[in-house]
Amino acid sequence: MLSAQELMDMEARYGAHNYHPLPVVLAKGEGAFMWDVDGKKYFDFLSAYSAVNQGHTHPKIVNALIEQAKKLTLTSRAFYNDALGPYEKFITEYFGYDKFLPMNTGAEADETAIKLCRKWAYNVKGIEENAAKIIVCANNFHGRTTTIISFSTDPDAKKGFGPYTPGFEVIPYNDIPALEKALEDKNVAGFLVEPIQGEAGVMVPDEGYLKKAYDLCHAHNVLFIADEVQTGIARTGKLLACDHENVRPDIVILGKALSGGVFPVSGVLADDEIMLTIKPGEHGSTFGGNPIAARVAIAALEVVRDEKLAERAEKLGKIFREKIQGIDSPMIRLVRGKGLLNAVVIKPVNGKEAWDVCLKMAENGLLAKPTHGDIIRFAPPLVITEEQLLEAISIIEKSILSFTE
Ligand code: IF1
Repeated sequence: MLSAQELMDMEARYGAHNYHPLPVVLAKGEGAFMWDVDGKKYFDFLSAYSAVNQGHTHPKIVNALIEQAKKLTLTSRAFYNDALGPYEKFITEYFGYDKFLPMNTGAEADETAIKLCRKWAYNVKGIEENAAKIIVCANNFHGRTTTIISFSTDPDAKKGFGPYTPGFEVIPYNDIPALEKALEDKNVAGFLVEPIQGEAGVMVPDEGYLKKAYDLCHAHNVLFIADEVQTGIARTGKLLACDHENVRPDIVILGKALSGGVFPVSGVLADDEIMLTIKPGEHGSTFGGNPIAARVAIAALEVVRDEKLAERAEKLGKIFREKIQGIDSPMIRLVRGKGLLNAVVIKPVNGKEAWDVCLKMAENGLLAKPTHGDIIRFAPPLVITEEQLLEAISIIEKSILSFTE
């Protein structure tokens, strides 16, 4: 059995160095917990960036994968199979859209939404070919492909990967006048936005921002495209974060918890006017909508519904923010979030900052990771019980207070 150090050294020697993980080597996951190779137990407060909303190794989802894997794993879309139609029917009825286009990763789903938006611009709205523009927000995160990083404002995500894909305009997030001005351009086809900016540090926009943006887009015949890869699937206390404002996006982008973290599953939802602008042979993917993804996603969405994960996230999120705000420490600058997607902004004290807090919490049995230096995201699986949440909060409190005792 290899030690933690041997496993970390192996990754350093044989793997690309495109990450800087916390020095924790995990071997097992169940519910809200993970265990490292030495058997140490941790609360998981990252949930693989909101992919494990249903809890680690949820038996219903894992069994769906196992059963399908024993029958048929992949047909490609060159042929039909007995899983895709039932999946597409299930998911379109579940979210209330005409059609679904299945992909695998969140970035692929964002790319699909961009292509749909452009096709719709030329074939329906009547914008001149190759002139379509999509408005995006500063500090966005929509994935790592070359087109997506072309409209990133994060130098680390963008620098050295040029030349960049044209056709995008960046405006400030949570800024209605800026959107109003950008929409004056007749070539604008869509507005791509995260209902809450996850990677930027759980930036929650003003109440009403999404609805005003949606109404402005529709007043200008522009598609409102919601990237719910991270905020969707019950994470913020509603099935979709847009539901908090009763906004029905023209295109919904899903990923991550669409499979409960068991398998790469993503896709986009839209009505016929938009979805049918892509014709046979114009878009696709080898694994997109494969039988395993289909059965896993149905099971994952059934868990969200049957275990009332959105209601849990709403209730437990309020408890989390209230308790954390109550911690008496100069390190806690502010707490923000919705449902169980929250972040704490850490004020460095005695030279100790967010990374040190995360190392201390790991030592005390809780895993979380800083984003952008001073912000720690806290996003446990939505199956966490109230009792477990309170125990986790006491670990967070003990860890933070340890720097000012
Ligand atoms: C990494 C960040 C989070 C996303 C939204 C699309 C995607 C993501 C709103 C693309 C993916 C992941 C990527 C992952 C870490 C994580 C992340 F830190 F990178 F930015 F969550 F905030 N839209 N986010 O959050 O989905 O292609 O990855 O399946 O790159 O390490 P993907």
